[in-house]
Amino acid sequence: MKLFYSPTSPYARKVLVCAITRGLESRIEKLPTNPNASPHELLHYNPLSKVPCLVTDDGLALFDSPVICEYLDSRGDALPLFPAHGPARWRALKWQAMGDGILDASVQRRWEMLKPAEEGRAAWIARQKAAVDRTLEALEAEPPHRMLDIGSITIACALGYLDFRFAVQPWRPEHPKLAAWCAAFGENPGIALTVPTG
Ligand SMILES: N[C@@H](CCC(=O)N[C@@H](CS)C(=O)NCC(=O)O)C(=O)O
Repeated sequence: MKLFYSPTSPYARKVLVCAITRGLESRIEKLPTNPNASPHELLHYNPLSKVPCLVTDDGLALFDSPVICEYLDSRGDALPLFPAHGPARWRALKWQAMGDGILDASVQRRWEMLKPAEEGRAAWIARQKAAVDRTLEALEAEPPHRMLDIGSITIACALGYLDFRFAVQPWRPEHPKLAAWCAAFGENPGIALTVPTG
């Protein structure tokens, strides 16, 4: 398998955590890619020019991260990260949506904050921040469980992205229960080995 990824992409981190957790990492060739430069190799497989993008051994190109993570879950023999049915499945998928939602709002907010200030943009940035703040509040009221599944993995990657890109606005002081969960969950090898740096 080949993975177009960027070392700083939190969505690519989700995929790597799933690959490590399922013992598949050594079967994946990692191709560092800048999606914003729209390189031909990436566009050939993903017309959306986004990472992560996984190319299977059969040559099938898969995106986005929920799809790739579910594909990895169908490979190998490790415990599943996508519970098959029942409340466990819906809880995991809901947490995945919350984590992806924090990421979508935060990644976009970061890009907007890098541009020159403009009327209208401030309100949009504030709206994204409010969405993240409310979701953090909901997670503080009911932190994820300690089990590894796609939901808890995505929340951990989302919190890791806030640490990485928004360190000047620390989330921990106002969310002590979530902070404790994050510290304990961060001991999982897949999470510990993929902390973004640089
Ligand atoms: N929903 C997608 C989001 C992927 C995404 O936005 N990746 C960013 C890198 S963090 C990207 O490729 N951005 C390039 C672009 O949007 O043109 C996923 O879960 O994989």
